[in-house]
Amino acid sequence: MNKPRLNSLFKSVVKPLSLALVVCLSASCSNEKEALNSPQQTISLIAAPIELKVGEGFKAPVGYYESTPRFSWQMPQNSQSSAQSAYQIQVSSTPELFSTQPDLWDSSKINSTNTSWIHYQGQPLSSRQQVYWRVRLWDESDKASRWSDVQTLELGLLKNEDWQAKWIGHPDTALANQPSKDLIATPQYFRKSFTLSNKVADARLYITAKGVFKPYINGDEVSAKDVMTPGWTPYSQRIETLTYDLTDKLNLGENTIAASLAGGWYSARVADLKEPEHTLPPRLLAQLEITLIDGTKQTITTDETWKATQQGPIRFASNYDGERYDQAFEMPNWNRTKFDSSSWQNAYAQDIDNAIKLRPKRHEPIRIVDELSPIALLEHNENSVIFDFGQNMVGVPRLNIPVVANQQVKVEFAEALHKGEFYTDNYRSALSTNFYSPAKTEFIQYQPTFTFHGYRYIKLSGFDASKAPSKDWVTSLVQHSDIKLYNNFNSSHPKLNKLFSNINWGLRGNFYDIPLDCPQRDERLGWTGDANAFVTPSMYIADVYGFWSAWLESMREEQANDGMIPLYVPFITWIDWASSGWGDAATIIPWELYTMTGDETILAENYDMMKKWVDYHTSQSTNSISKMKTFGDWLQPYPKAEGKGANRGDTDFNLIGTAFYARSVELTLKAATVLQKQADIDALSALHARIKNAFRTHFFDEQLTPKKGEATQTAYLLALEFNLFNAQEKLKAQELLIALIGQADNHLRTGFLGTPLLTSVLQDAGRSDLIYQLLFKETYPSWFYSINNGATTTWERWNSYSLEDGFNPQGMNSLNHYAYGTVSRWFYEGILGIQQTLPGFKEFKVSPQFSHYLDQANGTVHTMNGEIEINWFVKADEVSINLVVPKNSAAILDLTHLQAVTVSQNGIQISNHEKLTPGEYQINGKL
Ligand code: RAM
Repeated sequence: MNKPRLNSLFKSVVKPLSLALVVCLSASCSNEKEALNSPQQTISLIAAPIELKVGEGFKAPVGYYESTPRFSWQMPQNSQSSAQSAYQIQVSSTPELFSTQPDLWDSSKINSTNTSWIHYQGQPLSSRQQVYWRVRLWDESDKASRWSDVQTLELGLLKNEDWQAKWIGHPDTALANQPSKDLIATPQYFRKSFTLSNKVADARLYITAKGVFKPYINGDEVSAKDVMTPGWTPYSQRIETLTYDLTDKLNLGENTIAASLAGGWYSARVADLKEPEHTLPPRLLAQLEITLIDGTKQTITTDETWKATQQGPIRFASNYDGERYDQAFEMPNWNRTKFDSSSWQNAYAQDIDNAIKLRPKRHEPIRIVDELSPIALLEHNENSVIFDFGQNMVGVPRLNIPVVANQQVKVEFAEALHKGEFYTDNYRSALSTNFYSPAKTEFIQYQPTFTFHGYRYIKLSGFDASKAPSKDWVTSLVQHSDIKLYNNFNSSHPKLNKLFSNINWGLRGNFYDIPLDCPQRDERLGWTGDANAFVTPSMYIADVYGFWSAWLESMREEQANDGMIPLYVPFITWIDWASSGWGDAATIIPWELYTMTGDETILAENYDMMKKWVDYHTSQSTNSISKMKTFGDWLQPYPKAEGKGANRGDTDFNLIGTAFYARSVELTLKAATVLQKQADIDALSALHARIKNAFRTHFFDEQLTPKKGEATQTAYLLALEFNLFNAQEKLKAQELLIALIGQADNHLRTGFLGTPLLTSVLQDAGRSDLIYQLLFKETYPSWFYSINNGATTTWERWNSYSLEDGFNPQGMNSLNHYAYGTVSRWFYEGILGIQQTLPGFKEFKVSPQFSHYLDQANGTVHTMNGEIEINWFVKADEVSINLVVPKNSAAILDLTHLQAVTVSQNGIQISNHEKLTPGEYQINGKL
């Protein structure tokens, strides 16, 4: 979604708008009126709500997707009040109406402590509608606040009927012409000129593609930062559309809109080398809606009057393989008005149909968010030079290099070097190479448009060897979904901080419109099992609620009629069975998002999918024992099995399947309880009891030894975390698990399924000391082992690489996989000790787990009510903690592991400190 400019909205929407009124839009002024009416009341008004957001956290979006938005706000932390007891929201089609009666919705005073996810209850908003909203609240002693600042919201095109535009493509790519694969992979260029008879009051561009596009207006990029739009959804069902405010970019007289277009995920090859199913040619769809200052409306839509060519400089583009650019094909000013397009053809145009839903993009697009300069130049010889960026990352390079006419420049990428060798085997069939063919001898500037690479090193060859390479020849442009990283954990231990950094980079590299397993090889898919491992940590680390909610919509669309959830979303024909522990994303992700945010909408939206997945589990079970296929405890270290089966670990597959069956039923039951689905609650409880019983008797003997398969750490972790033993058995199982860890010299022996459960199970067993040992292990398999071997991201395998032996030769070996970043959840829930006890952290427990490994740790947890802040220090046996409890929240101190605890606020000691109200606290105690 476009980040809007409030001023421009005001300018364009409120016509004519007097200066006095603009001034009066501020919170203080809108309360001024009340002040005049009732001076006494105004004096006692408390601070206005802040952080006004809609949906999953959008501030004043343009091109928004929900016709009944959810509203959220916060009480400022410096407010004199502690909690909200009531609120009032007003929504209006003009800001003036706030001084009389807002026309769209006035909630009136609602007694509620909820500050988030409040559903709009006026008439559903329509496409293009621009609205204004504000909120005020009453505190715990019923004192009213000032009104908030007025916030805006503008909708995108919500339904296909809003589009008059047609899908266009180059005529040679019309299906009737049977376009070859080469033609499909050759980017297309489009342009259209038009005249405006007056100045522009307001202009919006609605645009999308089957493929990926780059739009221009009068020669300028519509957005220099947005890349690979519209991103990846199940294209045969739904394509997201982008909205851009072009009000300030159009001229009286002639204008030109233009775009380039490539295959992206739509027509390029996706997944392994087999014949791609995506052989449909890319198409562009654009609708520019203009209102002139005299009120005239003019709409420019893609149709057969647009001009098209495939003779542009980007000769080839592919996500996996890279881009080929030929300077001889450059078309100076091709996207400006003064250009002769007579050699171009008229576009081929196709009506849109309703089979593919066109919907506003519901999360931030992929953007260029950062730039990295090389930290070193390596291995320079006459033919090539290697640039080291010091960080495994995802994006594209911007080259500023000397070239020689007709001497091709080659740009290659690698995640790592081993003893100087530029290693690309782990990209498998992905060529990930850019070629630039210069027509002249000069310095060129080039950055690829329609591809992306996962890399730390760039090898450049074919440049002008008469010039000495310099670091400023190449800059790396970091790209990912434009989410906000909180950068919210730090400690006294550098290697732990490095791990946190690696996990952040793992997130950055793989949150590429969808959650990718890896960003570099011929795969880059939305694997569901990986997402299960990382959804919650990612919610602690970054503002990713919108990102995950959007992906869940794709998951709902990809669910089969019988409830089956594919292994990766969006689905493409490659591996077409379902796996336990992977498809359970259908229940795990909605539930985790709900507990992290407190937003019931996420459960309501996904509840049917959850239930259908449970039904699918049932269809794959006999007498409550699952027979579903599984990838098992994927990439478990030291597997007993050999060959290909080794990847799946040693934990019995049916045990895994049945455990996840129980888990999915349990989470669906919890969702049913929140949503008050009484009939389902009864049925799901009964089903859960049956599975639990079957699990216990089928897989474990009296001594709790697994009857089938190995006694693995993961077998016990699953049973314990998913509550499948009774209280007595639980203690015994904890002992057995701890013994197994001991036999491994306090190392983990877990893969993708077991690892996410380790910390929670061990903390529950009172063994945080053991978690610290696992976490601080330096030897294989461990997190620090990867750091000791040079990791700057998290790896796919515990032993992907070693400085001594080089790369793990196994074919599947990415150095940028986020799954094992799962451990960062414990940074917040264990090290900092913040655990929610009510959804969305409205109430939370504070129980930091201290250890001799750390003298200090600090961080924040971003909640719907504001930031929980904690900073603790240990000196000898003295512990001191600074804690901030956000407004409208409560903290339960659980410091039973400390003695002589004192709690003070503003220097004054408090006697009753089990439950803390909002504020800043200083806590002291002894270990
Ligand atoms: C590989 C990837 C992915 C994993 C699947 C089972 O393709 O490692 O992360 O989920 O296998």
